[in-house]
Amino acid sequence: MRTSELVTIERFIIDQERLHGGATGELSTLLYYIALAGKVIAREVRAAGLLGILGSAGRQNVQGEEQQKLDVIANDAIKDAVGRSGRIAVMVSEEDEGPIPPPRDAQVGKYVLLYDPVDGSSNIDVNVSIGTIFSIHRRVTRDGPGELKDCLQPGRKQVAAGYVLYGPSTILVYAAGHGVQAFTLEPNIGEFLLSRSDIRVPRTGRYYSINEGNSGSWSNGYRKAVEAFKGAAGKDGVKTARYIGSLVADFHRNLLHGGVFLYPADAKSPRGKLRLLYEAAPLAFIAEEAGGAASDGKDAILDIVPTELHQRTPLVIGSKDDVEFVDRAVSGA
Ligand code: AFP
Repeated sequence: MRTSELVTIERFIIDQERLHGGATGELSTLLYYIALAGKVIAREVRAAGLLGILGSAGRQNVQGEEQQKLDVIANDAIKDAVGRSGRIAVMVSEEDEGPIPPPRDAQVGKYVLLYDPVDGSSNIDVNVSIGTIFSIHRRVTRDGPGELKDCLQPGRKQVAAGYVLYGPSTILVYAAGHGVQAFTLEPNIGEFLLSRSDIRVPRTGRYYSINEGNSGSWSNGYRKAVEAFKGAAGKDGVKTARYIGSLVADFHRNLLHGGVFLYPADAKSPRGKLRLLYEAAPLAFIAEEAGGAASDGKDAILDIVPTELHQRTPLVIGSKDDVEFVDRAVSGA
């Protein structure tokens, strides 16, 4: 392929902006900085297995700097790259309790970024795929650093959402209202190149993904839905179980091949385990944009009005027919 035929994420973003006149370019710059942070995190993830050998958290590297654990490194990479982009009014990270204003000497922008720097951190030590998830809203306050109410907006109001999956290759998937695109990092030239455009999730899929270790405390509805996926109701609709334990990786597989990921409320997590603002809502935005669906077992995730930054929610996400099937089972229909 000729170099001129390669579509880098930067080129794609600029072309999209030209197509949609009236854009100021601010969102494009923000996405660019998120992609940049994704590349920095990907580099750290590749060396993560060496952190224990070369110096774990609490030790110093050769420059005399503190060597940090991956989630701290990833959190700082995003805060630093995006916080100084001039496009941000406020940020929310899974790793920080409160809203994060831009640094004092940085320009304040009109967007709100909510993110999970490392999703699936228990998989880091065993070299299994992990990810970064992000959600972008437009601020609702007028000026100055953003406030809590800028952060507590329903998912339906997102202007863009995406994730970076650090697997055998590093893949950035995002949606900004014009379909879902995937870019794969070409490590030798350091560019994210367009690898799939306009991803559509099949209406029903072959996989179901749930932590069956928690089945003892599921409600009857979830139990019935999972039994049906295993074929209790006959051969039709029988699914195969796949559960990685990194939401991004489980979601990505089901996005491409179809299927449903479930994390219901249970005895350990009575409000569900996953976080609404920077896990469930951004993935729900992508799922809907790709023709899929996402619910909390009853209502669309994107319609939930958040009341807390780190609010949890049950999550059923993936192929539309499969999500609706689970919702019906949960409501007892
Ligand atoms: P960690 O980041 O603590 O590993 O949690 C990952 C996660 O939030 C999500 O990525 C997984 O889908 C889910 O939790 C797995 O949870 P269980 O280990 O309870 O199945």
